[in-house]
Amino acid sequence: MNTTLNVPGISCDHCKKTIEGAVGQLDGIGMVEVDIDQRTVAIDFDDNAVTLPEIVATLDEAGYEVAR
Ligand SMILES: [Cu+2]
Repeated sequence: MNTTLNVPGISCDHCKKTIEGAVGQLDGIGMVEVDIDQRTVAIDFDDNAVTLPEIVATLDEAGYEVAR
């Protein structure tokens, strides 16, 4: 499954590294890529191994709120 989340708090390369590191550590993540200009996080994941709410919670814990 694949999704793109809007995360308005993304501002720099540090954010990119933090988010890609945090989400990348979850089970079932195939790809995670932050676009700093668009302030988006593109994620490819196995929804048998990890759920979207778990990904959103991980972003939240890292200090990045997902816009609804
Ligand atoms: Cu930053």
